[in-house]
Order: sequence, then structure tokens, then C-alpha cells
Amino acid sequence: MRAPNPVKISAEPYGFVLTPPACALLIIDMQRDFLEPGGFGEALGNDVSLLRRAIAPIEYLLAAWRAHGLTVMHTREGHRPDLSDLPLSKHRRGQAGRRIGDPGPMGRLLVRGEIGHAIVPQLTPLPDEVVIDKPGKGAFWATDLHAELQERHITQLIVTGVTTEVCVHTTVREANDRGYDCLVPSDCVASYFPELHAAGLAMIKAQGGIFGWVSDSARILHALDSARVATATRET
Ligand code: TIU
Repeated sequence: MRAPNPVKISAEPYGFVLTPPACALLIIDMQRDFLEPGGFGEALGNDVSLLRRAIAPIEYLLAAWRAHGLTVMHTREGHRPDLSDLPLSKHRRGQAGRRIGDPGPMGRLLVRGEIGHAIVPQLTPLPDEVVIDKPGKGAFWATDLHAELQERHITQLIVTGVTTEVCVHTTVREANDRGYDCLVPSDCVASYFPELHAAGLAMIKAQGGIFGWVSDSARILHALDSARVATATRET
């Protein structure tokens, strides 16, 4: 059932007024390359198990968003097989033999179409959900994301995914500058570095919400339920 009415979500630095039809759930880069052993994240020297804690909370939020008929969009970081969209500066980083485009157990690292590039099975996009392929850390740079959001009259984003201080943060900053109100549920984002995760969230909500708001999935689901109950009560 669609929940059309604005509803207040408990958040920091202050309550976020959610307008469900104008709010997209944006799921950033929940790809095997970042979340599973043998992918790009591990090639960078990271312990990927730390990221997996975000899967279940996002799954719950995604189920609720779909049940209410609200907008869901996914992103994937990756490059064309010929690496023509990979800047030399990005390619050079990392150890030789474990760079973008090099072979790994899930195919070529961070290359579109490879097994590792796919979104984890728990969060597989539905056919009608937009999937944005992005060559950078931010989801707006060199993509159609802004146009897709504008077409749907979206003004608010619930930003989830990985990693907190890299692609989530860059995207929240890009979105903020483009006029979107961003709410980040702390349990639906994750980092290879707990201290950077905490700092990333602190930066978003500092200075009166300089980049946006921080809440959690339980508080968002509770608010969404209240909106639905309020709508159902009025309809009877
Ligand atoms: N999606 C995303 O955050 N890409 C990264 O490369 N993140 C790291 O933390 N390395």
C-alpha cells in the first residue's frame, strides 16, 4: 500500500520529515566486488566481512519500500571492459596484479558484466528498478542519476550501501549540492574502517546537518508504518 503522507522520522540533528512519494531509497554499490572475498575490496587490502552487516538492514528497508510502491534505485561502481572510462590515476592505485581490470576469482576486478560486479543476491534489483552504473565514487558524476530522480519528482534520498566514507559520502555530498535532502540510516551503511564509518556519519549531521540527517532502519520503518496506519484509518 502506498503511504503518501509526510511523516516525521526521529533523526539527528533533528527530525526528518519524510514525504514518501518524493523519497527514493538509493542503494550504493552493494556489489560482490566489495562484499565478498576475492573482489576489488579485498584486493585493496580490506576485511570484507565488516561490510556484510549492512545487508540485512537494507534488505528490510528495501522490502518496505517495495511494499509501499516507493522508488528504489541501485548503483554499481565499475568500468567498461576496455577500461576506457578508467582514469589512469585510479588505475595506478593498488598493488600490481590486483588492480582494476586484473583477473580474480570473480572475474576481472571492478569490470562491468563480471561476476564480482553484480549486486549481492539478497538485494538483486527488480526489473523496474533503475540501476546506475558509475565509473567514480559519487553516483552523480558521469551518470543519469540526477535526470532519473528529476523525472520522478524525487527531492529526498535515503542513502544506504557501501562504503560509508567513500561512495556513500561522496554521493551524499553530490546530492546535497544538487538540492536533495539526504537521510542516512547508520545500520544500512558500512565501512572497512569502523572509525571512518563513525566519522563519516558524524560529518553528515554536524553543523546542524551540513550534508543531511542520520537515523537508523528501525526508526524509518516505524515512521513508514505510522504513515500507512494513518492512511488506512482515514480510509475506513
Ligand atoms: N563503493 C565504494 O565505496 N567504493 C570504494 O572503493 N570504497 C572503498 O572503501 N574502497
